[in-house]
Amino acid sequence: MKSHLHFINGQFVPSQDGKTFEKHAPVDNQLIATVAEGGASEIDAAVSAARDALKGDWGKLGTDKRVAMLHAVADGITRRFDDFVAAEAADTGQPMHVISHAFVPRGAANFKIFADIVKNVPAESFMMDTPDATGALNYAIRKPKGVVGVISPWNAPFLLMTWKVGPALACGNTVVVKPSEETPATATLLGEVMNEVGVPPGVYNVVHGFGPNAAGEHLTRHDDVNAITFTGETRTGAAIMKAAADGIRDVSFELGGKNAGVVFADCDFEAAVEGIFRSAFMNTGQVCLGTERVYVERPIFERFVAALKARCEAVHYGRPGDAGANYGPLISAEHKSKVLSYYERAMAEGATLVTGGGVPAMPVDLAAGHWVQPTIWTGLPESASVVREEIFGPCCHIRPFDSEDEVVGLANANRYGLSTTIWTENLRRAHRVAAAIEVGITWVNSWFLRDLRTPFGGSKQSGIGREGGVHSLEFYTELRNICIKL
Ligand code: NAD
Ligand code: 6OD
Repeated sequence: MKSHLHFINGQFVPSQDGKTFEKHAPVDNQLIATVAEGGASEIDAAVSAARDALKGDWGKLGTDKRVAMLHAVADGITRRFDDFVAAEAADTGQPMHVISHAFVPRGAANFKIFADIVKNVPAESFMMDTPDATGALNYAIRKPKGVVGVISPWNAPFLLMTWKVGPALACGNTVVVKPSEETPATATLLGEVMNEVGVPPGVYNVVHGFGPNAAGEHLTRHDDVNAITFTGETRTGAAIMKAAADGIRDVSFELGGKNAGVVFADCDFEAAVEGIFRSAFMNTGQVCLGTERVYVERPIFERFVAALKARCEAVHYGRPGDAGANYGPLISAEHKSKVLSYYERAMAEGATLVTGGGVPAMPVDLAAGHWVQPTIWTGLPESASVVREEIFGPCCHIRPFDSEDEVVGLANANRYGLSTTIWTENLRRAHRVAAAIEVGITWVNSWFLRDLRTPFGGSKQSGIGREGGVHSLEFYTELRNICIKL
């Protein structure tokens, strides 16, 4: 059994009061780790180490050496690729191919790409006229914000945590990470890599623990934290925003979604079925960008529903390493009961169940795991809670539509605005509909495909701010203007 300690000032340490909590495997609910449970004193120690590192070796490193060090971190992740995959698989129970193709490689990329961006981004400057005709030079310099609090969720833990830590460090900040209590392993393992490649103590700190009235909230309320970057539920974002208001600290939020998939009759049918299947059911539906509302143009509606049903009924449940396993459990018993409560609610609201709707029969060794069936409904009004609220499970509601205007209206009639996936072979329509849907990112004939140099974030209640490429620099640095009279 593993024991995950905090990583503070370059050292693995238990909580001062010795408190721990248990981590159980999603696949079979077996105890797999004890985790140090941090509170105010661990957050204080981590923030103080992070502050000292800013004033010490890290702060004095210079861009070239910092960039080289972050490349070494990326290489260190790649060197220990199998350890990261195994740790993420144990914590999440998701299929190996999802973790090893999508999630862990992104962890390494998150360090490399932002290091390169920071090295290459030019500074802004303007020559201005002055009354005495000598002129003045105005130029902006970028300074790190300082100590950045990183609070991350459990659904793609390593990808989402490094997506914040990579740019924060590239910009010269130091970080205190509070990973999700459900997925402590990869954040801890990254501490080993930081030490292996010589990142100075205090630059990367991890405090494990819970959110409200616990490590997470202490981090958001800490006076010496300069900025907070958070990925998670919208209502948690609201709580963090209130906490950050006290110190007038900057926030960047990537929050929930209730994303629409739009399938036009002229789509490449097989590709659209596969694309919507992936977007609704990959990672057992636990992807913020996932599709829980599907709108299909009426001429292909029945055929599309039948094809997606067949695809769902062909999934192979299993442990991450099992041969052929391509569908994992939900993260926890708590999340399973939330998802199942929506399955019940859908039926109470009058849905037609196309497939799923419950718990699959599992072999005895997996019976205690958090398994639920991939589920499709039709026939609900847009006012149904299952169509309006984020479930974050392997399920979607499918509704027919008759016109472009109608489907744009349907897609936009939601408080969230994170992503859309549109399936059509009509290029003009693709551009038109993509521009009309109120979301941070729209995919056309694809899903979850993105150049990391592009902006990422949510519209409406799906987030505040944009990260990615140079946009991350807006959050992780402070611009200062210098005006020199010539
Ligand atoms: P969550 O909001 O419950 O928890 C996220 C993190 O916040 C955890 O580390 C948790 O301990 C911490 N936390 C909880 N309450 C806190 C508080 N009051 N103060 C400080 N920290 C607190 O989210 P989750 O259940 O871990 O993740 C699922 C949610 O995340 C979904 O809503 C999903 O859409 C969203 N998400 C969004 C994106 C995006 O890019 N927009 C990406 C992934 C997940
Ligand atoms: O690709 C990303 O950078 C990103 N933040 C993905 C979010 C996935 C949500 O589950």
